[in-house]
Amino acid sequence: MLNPNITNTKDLRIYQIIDANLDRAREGLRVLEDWARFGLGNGRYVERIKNYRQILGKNHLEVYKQSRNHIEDKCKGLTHQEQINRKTPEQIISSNSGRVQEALRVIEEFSRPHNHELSKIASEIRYEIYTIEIDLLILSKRKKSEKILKENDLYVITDQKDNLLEILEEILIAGVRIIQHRFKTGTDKDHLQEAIQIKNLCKRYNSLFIINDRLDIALASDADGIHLGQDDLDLKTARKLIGHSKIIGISANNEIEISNALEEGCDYIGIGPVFETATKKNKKPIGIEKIKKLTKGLDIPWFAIGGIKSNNISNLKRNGFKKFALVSQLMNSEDPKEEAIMILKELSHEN
Ligand code: TZP
Ligand code: MG
Repeated sequence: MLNPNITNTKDLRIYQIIDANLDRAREGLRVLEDWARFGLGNGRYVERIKNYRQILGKNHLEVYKQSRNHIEDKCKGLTHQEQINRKTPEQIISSNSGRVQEALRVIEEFSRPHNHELSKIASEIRYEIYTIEIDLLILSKRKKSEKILKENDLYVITDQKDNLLEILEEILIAGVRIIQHRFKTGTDKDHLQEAIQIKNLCKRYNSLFIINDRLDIALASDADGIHLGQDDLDLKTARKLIGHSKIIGISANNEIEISNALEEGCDYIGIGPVFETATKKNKKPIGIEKIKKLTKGLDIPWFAIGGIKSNNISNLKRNGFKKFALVSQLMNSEDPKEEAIMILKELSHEN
């Protein structure tokens, strides 16, 4: 017996199209749902996507399913090269969102004459998927950056050098995965040009590329994030402008600055100078004991900065410091690659 929602049509070909596309849409939604669940750990998106999957399930009527074997499908099992080329979760999200959107469009068109309700549902969910696709891609990008921040303990900040790109490549070859571009003197044009060159280099080595101070340069160079000091743009404004796909790091050196940064949702904190340093001459060192107190219970990545050298890291590690940001030690090194390798080795030792 036909469902009361649908007007009788004898055309099994139409039912078969709807059956195949309900399967496609539900399968594609399951792919998105599982990425939201296992890849992103985001319950809100899991629930939304599951809800759409269940609505389509309820509307996958017996008449559609029964039409499945009536007509032979000569195109079964064809695989497109594009399917084989999909490698990253982002490519999988995009292609499966497209699959769901296309399937829903087909359902919308072919069900309209005999099952207006299903046609309307397909159209509504299709529009939601356009937004969900973008949201999942944004969340995936941010998650990828968060993972690099969490898994890497050495953060290298640039200084102005004629052979900066060569130095950075050595450091990246050594295995450093977080680079910040710090450019204090020069024109905006030069700033952006250098930022784009470093960004491309970092991309080749799957490394995080962060811009110091300047949100416009971060946006223009498509950096992975920005690092802001207390006198720079405030975090809320920066987040509004830079969006949710990028990370924001904050320099915070006392209880209030740290709690504000956490409240406003920063992704990591830089604390320092730990020791006196020629790179920031006018900043009074905070010292090991004070930093230990400030960072007690801090559960986002934090990097100690200022006067960090190969020869004081082990002492800092004994004091519970885990992550380090440094400028001069690698920027002025005779052999940045060897030096970075040594530091990374030291950081990987359990204490
Ligand atoms: N912020 C606090 S100290 C510092 C910055 C950018 C400079 C760190 O430079 P170095 O050469 O590693 O001491
Ligand atoms: Mg700054």
